Amino acid sequence: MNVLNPVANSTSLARERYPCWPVANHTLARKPGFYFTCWPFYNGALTAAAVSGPEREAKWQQRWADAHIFEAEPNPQQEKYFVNFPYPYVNGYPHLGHGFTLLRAEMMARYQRMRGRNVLWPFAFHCTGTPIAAAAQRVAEQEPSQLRALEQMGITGKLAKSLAEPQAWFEHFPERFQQDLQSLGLAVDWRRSFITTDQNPAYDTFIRWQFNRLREGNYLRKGSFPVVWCPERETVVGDHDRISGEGETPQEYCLLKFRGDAGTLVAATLRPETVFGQTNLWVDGSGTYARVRVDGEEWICSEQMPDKLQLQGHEVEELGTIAGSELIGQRYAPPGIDRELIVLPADFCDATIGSGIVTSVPSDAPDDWQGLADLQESVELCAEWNLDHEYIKKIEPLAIIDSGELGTVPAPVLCRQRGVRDQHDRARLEEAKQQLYLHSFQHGTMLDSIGMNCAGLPVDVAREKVRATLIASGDALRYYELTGPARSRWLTDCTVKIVEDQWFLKYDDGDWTARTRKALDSMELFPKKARTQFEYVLDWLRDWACAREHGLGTRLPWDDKWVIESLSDSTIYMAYYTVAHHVNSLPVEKLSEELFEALFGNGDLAAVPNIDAEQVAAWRDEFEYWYPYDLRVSGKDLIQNHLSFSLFNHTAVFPPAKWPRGFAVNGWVLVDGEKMSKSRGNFYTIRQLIDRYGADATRLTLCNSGEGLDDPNWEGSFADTADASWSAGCALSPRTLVVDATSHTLSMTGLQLHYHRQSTTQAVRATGCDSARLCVIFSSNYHTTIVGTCAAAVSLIANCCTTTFQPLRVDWRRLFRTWPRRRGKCWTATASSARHRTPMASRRPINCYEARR
Ligand code: A2H
Repeated sequence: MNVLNPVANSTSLARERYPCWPVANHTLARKPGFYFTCWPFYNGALTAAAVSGPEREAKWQQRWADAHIFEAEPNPQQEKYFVNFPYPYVNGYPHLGHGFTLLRAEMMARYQRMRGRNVLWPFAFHCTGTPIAAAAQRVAEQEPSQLRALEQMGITGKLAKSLAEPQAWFEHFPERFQQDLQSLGLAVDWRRSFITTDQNPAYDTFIRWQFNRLREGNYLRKGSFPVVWCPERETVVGDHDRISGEGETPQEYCLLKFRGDAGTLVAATLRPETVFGQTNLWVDGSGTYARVRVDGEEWICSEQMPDKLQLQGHEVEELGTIAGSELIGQRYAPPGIDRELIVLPADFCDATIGSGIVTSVPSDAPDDWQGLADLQESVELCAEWNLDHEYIKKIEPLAIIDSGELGTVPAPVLCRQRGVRDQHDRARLEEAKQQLYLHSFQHGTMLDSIGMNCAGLPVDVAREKVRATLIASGDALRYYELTGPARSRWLTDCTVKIVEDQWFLKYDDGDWTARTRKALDSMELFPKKARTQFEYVLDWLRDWACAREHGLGTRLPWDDKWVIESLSDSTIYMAYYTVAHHVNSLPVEKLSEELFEALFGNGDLAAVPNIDAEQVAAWRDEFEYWYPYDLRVSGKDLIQNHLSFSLFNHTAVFPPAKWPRGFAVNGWVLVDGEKMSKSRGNFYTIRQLIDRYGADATRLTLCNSGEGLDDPNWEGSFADTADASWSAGCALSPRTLVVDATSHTLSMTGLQLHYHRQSTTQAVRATGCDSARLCVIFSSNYHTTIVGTCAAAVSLIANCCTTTFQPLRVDWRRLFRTWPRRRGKCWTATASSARHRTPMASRRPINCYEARR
């Protein structure tokens, strides 16, 4: 598409989409009733120059920068609004995924500015942890996929080589991020930007201050804990240290011991309360198992398990191997019950889970029931494994739990209901497993015949009781596996390790959680339904391993072996924005924890070394003015960690008056209905989008992508049309901006904005001073006509703020006089408005404003 004259290219496309689209045909346009109110401008102004996006955008962005219009200063007379976005890792250029969430913050910033608020919208860059460290290391090692990733960003040659050092990433990417986002027209106060880690001594001191505060408040503890681990680099792998498997955590299993002549078989279970219903054991008859001495006992387990046991603190000595087929038919004494169990073959035993051996409870486990049914139905199968078919046929599920409507032997019932064919019918079995697992947990009660004092207990209570009893008697132990596969940024499969002297933030602490719940209760959430997710996460969060032995960041002030990890040095830094432009450039001798205690805590202003108390007081006032933040806008993936951590840490460090006021969360952007990925070839950087569509069409399309928690969708065809529509909008007049004058509610990507008539003038004024432009108040239908949806209408309004209208004082009378044809009878031109043609003269007089600066 020719960006210099997009209208000419896309008018027909736009007309197909929006029937009221103006046609660049002057004869038609002059027919009464068939033109937009502002059509005359369009007539005259449709020239390549008038619609040339890139130059115009660049020109006005430069004007904004020259006029410092987005540089927010406190003004006690004016209500403030502070919106922010989680600082991104700068291990690449900003892309469409960033763009969608960013634009929501941007829209809110501009909308609040229109409402007359003093808006702070800052931006920074996250360098902590492994994203940059691992990428630099991979460049140094010439790892092909990392080099390819750089190449795809257009980074080759000398620059690519230099990126073997993390320092080079700090220098290159934040600058490019800023350039790209400035080109997108963000209304950000860039003076406040910074990078994290000890590369920025001011931020480093701030984080050290924060962690000392946390330690004094008893929010940290040291202990042993199961963590996600990269065996290759021997380090803890946080959520953001992974290339896949974010959110996967160590899950506790109960490892049961079955004693027999050949040694001890071990089997991992999530449901120790079902030991009363065990009927047999399952092994993979065609697999090979390891014989190992574990803490002095001879065990038989999968070949993968010994390494995992070692990482979990066991002493392990490998003794040899044994074929699965050899185990079949043997008998073992199980924990919890007093009868021997036979070992049988099954194909669903997975060597990567637990020990690769499964205890069988056919009453309550669909896999176990189906495995048994398969053997019972096949004389040949039994013969193949040398098993007595008659004996196998006599094995029956044992009723142990009352599962309500599913009865006391639910697994066979569910397998039959779902039409499971055999143990290879994985999809149906997985569904049955999930359904039963949840149902039993919620509704199951142990039958009266059950021992270990569990009769009549709910399943979840019995589970803990049986687990504790078996562990105490030495018949079982705790064992951990990940909830799902996770790959570290060093491209290694993660596993679980029990770390001995790890530092934790005590998110499991009841009092701290209760205070954080209070903070959540007082917040506004967009969309509202995200609240249940937050509530769930706050309750469910466990203590968080907050330091690493590797990676970039700030060292724990009292133990410099540890580097604070990236989800822990990013929790209250929004406060830092309020003074960042003052403290970023302070010489090291002026940086002290006392400074941050005075700025954000209860510190004595006069006790700050090397800085005047008056100066500190002035900065403190700025913090007091801006904080707390009003809205943080983020992808929904950060609910489970970053956003919740932020809330916890605010309640630990700040008084209630400084707790966050709002979170907005959104889905992950799709591209024309598909997941965005480099391998699909639909991965776009912001720069590519701006080059192709221009900033305004990109913004318009991002805003039109969707709302709420559902995944938004970037529509390429909309972007093409938006390009034309916006350019047409510009073409109306280089002096004209369209904003709605009627009172209505606009829904902007999930944020309900009430845009009232009485605030319109104010909005215009704000917009005017914002972008140094004139606004013409117009009908909403105009927007709807052009862009089709309400969300886009708002985006158009906000877009207007970014574009290209010249600052000027307009004589409205003259303007109306030059309004052609039926003076005072210009109409809006949508289907609905055609019915109520509103003479323009009957509307309120319209004001225009000049830029304040
Ligand atoms: B459960 P996860 Cl009554 N291969 O134990 C395949 N399955 C394995 C396994 C392996 N190597 N190791 C363990 N398992 C099974 C009891 C049980 C289980 C009942 C009901 C449901 C249930 C008796 N079998 O699990 O999510 C074990 O079977 C349903 C979730 O794949 C273990 O718990 O890690 C469960 O899978 C672990 O499932």
